[in-house]
Amino acid sequence: MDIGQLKEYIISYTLNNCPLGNQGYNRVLIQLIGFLGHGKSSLINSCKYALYNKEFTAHAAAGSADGGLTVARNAYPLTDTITMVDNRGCATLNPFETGEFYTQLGNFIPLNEGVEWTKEFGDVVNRLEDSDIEPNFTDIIVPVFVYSVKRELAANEVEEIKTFLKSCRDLTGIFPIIVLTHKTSGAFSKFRDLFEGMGAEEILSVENYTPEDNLKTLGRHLQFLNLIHKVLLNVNFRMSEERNPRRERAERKKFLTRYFHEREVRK
Ligand SMILES: Nc1nc2c(ncn2[C@@H]2O[C@H](COP(=O)(O)OP(=O)(O)O)[C@@H](O)[C@H]2O)c(=O)[nH]1
Ligand SMILES: [Mg+2]
Repeated sequence: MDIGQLKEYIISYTLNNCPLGNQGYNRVLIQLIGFLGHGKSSLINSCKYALYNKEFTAHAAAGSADGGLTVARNAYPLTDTITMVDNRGCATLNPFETGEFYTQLGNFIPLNEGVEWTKEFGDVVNRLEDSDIEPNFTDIIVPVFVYSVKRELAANEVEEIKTFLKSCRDLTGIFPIIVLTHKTSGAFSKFRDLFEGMGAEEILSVENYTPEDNLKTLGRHLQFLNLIHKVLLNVNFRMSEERNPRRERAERKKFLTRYFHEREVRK
C-alpha cells in the first residue's frame, strides 16, 4: 500500500466489514499505556497529524519531559471507528500502579473523566461494581505500550514490565504493541532487543511530532500510519473468530477481581 491507500484503509475501516460482521463491537479502542512523560499524548497528536495532514495541532496536551500532564483519561477519536485513549501514566510499575493500569485497560473507568488512584481494597471493589451501572463492552481494546528510549531500565524493571505486558495480553487477548519514542535520542535498537526478549510481537520506533519539531516527511508520517495499520491487523485477526462482547467483559472483570484479591492477600 502507498501512503494514500494506507490512509484510505484506516479512515474507511469499519468493524461491520469483518468476515463475521461486527459481532456487537462498534469501536476500536487504542489504549496507550506507559510511564509519565514518555510521549503518549504526543503520539496521539502525531497520529492525527499523519492521518489528516492539516496543520500540526496539539489535541492531547503534552506535558514537560520530566512530568507529563495527563490525569484525566481522555479519548481522542481518530476516525468514526478508531479512538485513541490517553490513559493516566505513572512513574513506576509497582503492584499498586499496575492495578490501576489494568482497571483502565479493561475499560472499568469511564472515558473523559479524571482518574482517581485507588489504593484500598474496598474502594477497588466498589469501583468495579459501579462500572456495572453503565458497562462498556462494545470496544475492541488494543493495548499500546509507549516507552521513551531516553530512559534506562534497571534489571528488576525489565522483569516487572515483562510480567505487566503479559498480563495486558491476558486481559485483552492482544500482546501490547510497543512504541519506542524519542528514537533519535537514545539506543533504540538496544530497547528493541530488550522488548523482543519480553515477548513483544510488534515493536515500532518513532520520533513524535512535537510543537517544536513537526516538519513532516514521508518516513515520519508512515511511522504513525504503520502503527494504526498494525492495530487493525490485530483487530482483524481477533474478529475472524466468533466472539461475545459481554462474556469478554465478564472475563476481564474476573481477571481484575482475582488480581486485586491476590494483591490484598500478599499485603
Ligand atoms: N524529541 C521528542 N520529544 C518527544 C517525543 N515524544 C514526546 N516528546 C516530548 O516529551 C514531553 C512529554 O511528552 P507527552 O506526550 O506529554 O508524554 P505523556 O506523559 O506520555 O503523555 C513533551 O514535551 C513532548 O513534546 C519524541 O518522540 N521526540
Ligand atoms: Mg499525556
